[in-house]
Amino acid sequence: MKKLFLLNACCIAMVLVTSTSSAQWKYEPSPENLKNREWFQNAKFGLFIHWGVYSVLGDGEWVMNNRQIPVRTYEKLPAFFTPAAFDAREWVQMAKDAGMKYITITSKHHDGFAMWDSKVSDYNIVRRTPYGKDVLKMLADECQRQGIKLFFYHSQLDWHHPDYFPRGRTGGDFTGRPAQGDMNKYLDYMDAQLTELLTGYGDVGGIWFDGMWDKPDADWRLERTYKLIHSLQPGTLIGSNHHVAPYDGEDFQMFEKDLPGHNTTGFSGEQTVGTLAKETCETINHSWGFNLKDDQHKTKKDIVQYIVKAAGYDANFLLNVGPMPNGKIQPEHVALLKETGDWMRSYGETIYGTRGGPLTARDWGVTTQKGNKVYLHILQWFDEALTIPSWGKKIRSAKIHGSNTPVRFIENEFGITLKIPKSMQDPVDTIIELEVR
Ligand code: H79
Repeated sequence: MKKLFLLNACCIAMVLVTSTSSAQWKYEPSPENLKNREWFQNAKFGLFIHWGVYSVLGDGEWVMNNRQIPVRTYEKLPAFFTPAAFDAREWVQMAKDAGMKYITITSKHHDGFAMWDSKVSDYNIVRRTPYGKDVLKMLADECQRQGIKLFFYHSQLDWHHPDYFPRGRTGGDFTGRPAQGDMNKYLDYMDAQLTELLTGYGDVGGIWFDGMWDKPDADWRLERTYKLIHSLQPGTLIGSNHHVAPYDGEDFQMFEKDLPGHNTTGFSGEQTVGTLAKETCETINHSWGFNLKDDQHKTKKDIVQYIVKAAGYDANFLLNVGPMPNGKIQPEHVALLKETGDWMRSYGETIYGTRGGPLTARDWGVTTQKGNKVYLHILQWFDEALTIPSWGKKIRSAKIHGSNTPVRFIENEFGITLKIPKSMQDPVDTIIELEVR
């Protein structure tokens, strides 16, 4: 009897220990995850792709919500999606030639449409479009072939699924869904779709979540979903565009249309800059999904300076394109990526594998560092002489990166002053390579 009592007490204690430890779950990233974080921080530049049936309307990925298109009407769209000119090899080659090390593509955006052969819902590219092919699979295979990593953007917000309930700030009554639903069922569905993506598409570099901001107070079951992902692929990096400080279980922190610590968009008011690997994403024009009327393209200088600034802030730069409904990327964007690649081939050494600093960003530009090299990236010129503070290391030499042209400098109690004549200044990025000791 006494023995039985002891055994019972023991069981109860075990249950208590288990439940408390799960309440205080502390995520321990696996060794391969830590390795991938390091890889990610070295990679610095990726291609973001927003592609879905919305591209047919040429008015961005928010068209369903912006034009208040009911689910029943929006469901007519997939029938027009026939990307006959889609060529995975071409996209991956383009990304590589641009100097990009990974691709992040929309598996499912807010419209709820799956761009892969999902078995848990027929609202997908294979079942509902005349094209009928699994573009994510084609892209995953090609990425593997060409040695570039693939991440999936996955929207937690869903304007199509009836169980995404109660509704959030977007995708309201206009969708025509019944005023009831079970959010837990929706999350089961989302977990099932994520399981498909993490089991049928090779190594998944990362899952890039978006949409929690639609229902900030909902129980998103993050712990369960994040544990599921890491149990299927421990190395997969999880990030979420929730616009607040990272939650436990996440592996990188992202900043939408802003450098870490900035808030020009108004999205990042509650963001703090943490210690995880960082990434900033931005559009190549003003749209994520294909937008026929958007001709506000960035210039090569804009893109290069964004990459450089992101690196100076110790963040990656994820540059977006929105392919057209025929499966091609707009020629002006292809051309811009090619020009960016030319720059990366010449100056990438000062970006890839570096970390931000030693100085924080300045009006004139940023600094990156690797080993005993510090690179001053001067993005904006004021004078021919530039004084920067010392950071406790002795400067052995200074030269224009990629040349043998020395840069004259003096180091004294006021800091380090460098003299760069106008003839040596590059309007895109003048890179001064310092060798330090
Ligand atoms: O996928 C791209 C966009 O479709 C998605 N994220 C990028 C990467 C995105 N679009 N907008 N947002 C994320 C944040 C949107 C916030 C707003 Fe709102 C929606 C501002 C106004 C409507 C949140 C919801 C704040 C008010 C309502």
